[in-house]
This record gives sequence, structure tokens and C-alpha cells, in this order.
Amino acid sequence: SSMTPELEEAYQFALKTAVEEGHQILHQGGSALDAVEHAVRLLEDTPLFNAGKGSVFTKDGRHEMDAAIMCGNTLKAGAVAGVRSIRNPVRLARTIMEHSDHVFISGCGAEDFARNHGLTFEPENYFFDKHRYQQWQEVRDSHVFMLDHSHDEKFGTVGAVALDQKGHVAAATSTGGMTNKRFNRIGDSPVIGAGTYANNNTCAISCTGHGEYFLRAVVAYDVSCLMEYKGYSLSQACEEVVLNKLVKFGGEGGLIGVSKTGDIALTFNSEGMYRASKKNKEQTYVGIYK
Ligand code: SD4
Repeated sequence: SSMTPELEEAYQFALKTAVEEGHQILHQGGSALDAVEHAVRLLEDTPLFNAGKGSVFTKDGRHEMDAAIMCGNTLKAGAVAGVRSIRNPVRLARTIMEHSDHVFISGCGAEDFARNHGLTFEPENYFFDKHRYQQWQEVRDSHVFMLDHSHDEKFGTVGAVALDQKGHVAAATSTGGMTNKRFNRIGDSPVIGAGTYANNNTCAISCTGHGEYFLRAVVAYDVSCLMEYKGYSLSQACEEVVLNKLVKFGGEGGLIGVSKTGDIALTFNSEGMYRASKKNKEQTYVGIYK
């Protein structure tokens, strides 16, 4: 797996911009929720990541995206699964959180809601990326069922976690899922407690990796529980869940987290995970997964 200097540079630039702009929101007294939504939205808009533009191909050659956002102060959450044509799934998740009586909406229903709330739609070719297409062809030609992007030199799911000046935490995650996934398959990312979770009593967590395992291990909520009920620190809890529990399950991947006191965690059991962070009194932490 090799990466050209140009690609590396484009990736670093996108990452840096997301962190800087997320941090700027916090610096100006904005909410953790606004910071994570903004950072994830920027990354959805670049084709470099497996979220929004640049999402991977499903088994039937389309794009179905999952996203979630959660506020640690109110424990309000919004999530979408299997949406198509939506430019910014994380924006849709936030809109569901704030303007509906629901938490989680899938497919056509979520798209209908997006239309009613004036969200931006894009044509099919907006989501097309040559590299993703080649990846899909390779999986189809091999006997691999789904491609696990932790082995991929390009980038995957995007997530952000933040702690704002009021002491509120928030988490957001957005993904195209896994290459060659069966249509209507849903991963961990939009499932509150599995791929995304935030609670002011403990931490904010956003996960990446092989979603089937993260769903079964209820990863994000498990980290929070170890902190809340067993008195673990953020890093102890992340290590227990990612390096012990998940490894026993056979689940590859990792997470980013920020605790209510501003500790930061980046824990993964796969080869590597790209991330960036900026921290001072107020902090934001944006993780990018490969
Ligand atoms: C999923 N966890 O849908 C996601 C995939 C992922 O980088 O993280 N890709 O299972």
C-alpha cells in the first residue's frame, strides 16, 4: 500500500482544516455539537474519505451512507442509516435530532425528511470516486465478502469528538460503510452506543472499523460505562474495550474519545488510524480513520 506525496498532502490539508475550523468554533464559545458537526461535514465534502462524497460502493454498485451525532449534555441524539443522495448525512442526523420527535430514521424516510427540511441533495455521480470503484471491482473479483478498510491505504469513516467551554461533550460519525456491503446493511456508526456516544458524565466516543463487531461489542457505550460505573479513566476504558474485548471478538478497528475533563484517547487494534487534534483550554479532536 503506497500513497503518493500529493495524496498525503491533500489528506493532511483536509484533516488540518477540519481540526482548525472545529477548534475555532470552540474557541469562539461555540458548542461541542457545532464543532463536531462542522468538522465531519467538511470531511464529507472531500472525496478522500469514506463518507459523503467518496463513499464506498455497495454490492449493487450504489452508495448508502450512515451517520450519527450525539450531545453529551442533553443525551439527545440523531442518526440516519442507508441514505442515498444526501450531501451531508451528519447534517441530516443533526436535523433529525433537533427537528423531529425521533432519533433514528433510515432510507427513504430519512431522505423524505431531508427534502422537507431543505437539505442539499446531489446526483449519483457526485458520490463517484475512481479509487472506490476500483476497490469495489477488486472485492467482486476476489472471494472477499466485504472489504475491511483498515487494510486500505486510503481513508475511511470520519468522526469527531469535542469538549466545549461549558464542559459539554459531543460526538459525530459519518461513513459510507464497507465496500461491497449488502444493500440496506447498517454498520455501527449510526447506532447510538455502538459507533457513536456522548455523555457529559463520562466522555464522547466515535468509532471506526468492522462494524459487525462494534455492534456486538456495543463499543462506545461500553467505554462510557466503564468510566461511569467502574471508575476507569478514559484511556483505561478504551484499552479494555478496544484492545481486550474487541480483540477477543476478532473485531478490527479503533476509536477516538475525549473525556469530560479533557483527556484524549486514540485507541486502535488495526494497523493505523489517522487523526488530528488541537487542544488548549477548550478543545476539539477530529479523527480520521484509514
Ligand atoms: C461500518 N464502521 O460501516 C463502519 C466502516 C468503517 O472505515 O469504519 N470504515 O462498519
